Amino acid sequence: AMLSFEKKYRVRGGTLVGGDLFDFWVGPFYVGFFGVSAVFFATLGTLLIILGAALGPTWNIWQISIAPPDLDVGLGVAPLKEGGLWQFITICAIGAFVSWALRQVEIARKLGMGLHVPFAFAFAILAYITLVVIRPVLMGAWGHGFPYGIFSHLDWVSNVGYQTLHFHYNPAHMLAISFFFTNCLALAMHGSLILSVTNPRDGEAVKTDEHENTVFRDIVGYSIGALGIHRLGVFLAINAAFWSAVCILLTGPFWTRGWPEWWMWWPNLPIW
Ligand code: BCL
Ligand code: UQ1
Repeated sequence: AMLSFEKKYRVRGGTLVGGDLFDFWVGPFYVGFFGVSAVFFATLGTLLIILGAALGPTWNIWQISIAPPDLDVGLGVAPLKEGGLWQFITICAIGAFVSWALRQVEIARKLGMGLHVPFAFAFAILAYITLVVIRPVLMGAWGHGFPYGIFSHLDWVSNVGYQTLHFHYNPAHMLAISFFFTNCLALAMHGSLILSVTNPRDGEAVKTDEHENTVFRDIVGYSIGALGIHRLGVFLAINAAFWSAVCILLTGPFWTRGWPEWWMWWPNLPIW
């Protein structure tokens, strides 16, 4: 069933392509051209993963893995069983993620809202594309992409990490992690604050924005405000994804030695 307000917002227009062609809903879902393309790419990609699993040596969910082509294929096209599936699946994944972002744009336009949701999501897509396209292209081989498998991608992360001796010394990785952790702190504070003001003692009214400001002024001497905490949240989240993309983009294309060595600029400062 449709919620009372939903009907009111089922307005025409706002589409980026196709005019009215796909401007309708299926149940609660807006369709649109990019809904169709997202479902197309996601379905095809998933079927190709299942095909890869069927060709492979195992149905063990943890061990299924679809590897990129060998390094000597370079930036060429590989036969299906030798990395071609990975290439095809990568295209489907990017097609699905970008379709999803553009569908978010169409829905935001339809509702006359800001484009903050697709803007933020774009950074997650950017991180993915950095891993499987931009960095492999800069390094000259699709084989530098990560394999699509649960344990196999963890092995890839570990191997790539240890190739630079100690990935924790990667300054952009440090920043990315700090943003992820701070984001977690901010959401823990915000989530707990909202739950605390909406769950007063029995018989008491729900608390107000003044309570929200006061509790944090009493605790830490500062309140960022109801709008501010959401600005902080998107800022932290976007930066987490952005610096993740930067940390892996640097590793290989722009820094090939151990990451601890990068810090030699510090003892080498002429001021000591
Ligand atoms: Mg490290 C990367 C944290 C130790 C080597 N590491 C990362 C970053 C993150 C991180 C900053 C991964 C997040 C990311 O890219 O998001 N590392 C981290 C932490 C520690 C750590 C916290 C820790 O020790 C406490 N790392 C180490 C050790 C090294 C190491 C020291 C190994 C020995 N680390 C590496 C390497 C890499 C990282 C190598 C990376 O490549 C990776 C990185 O930065 O990658 C960019 C970005 C988000 C995405 C890529 C997701 C994109 C999602 C897409 C767009 C949408 C998916 C939709 C989905 C399929 C659909 C779901 C449908 C459902 C129904 C909902
Ligand atoms: C905050 O100050 C605030 O404004 C009242 C919120 O809005 C509802 C919050 O959720 C949080 C977590 C804070 C406190 C945040 C900082 C950075 C002091």
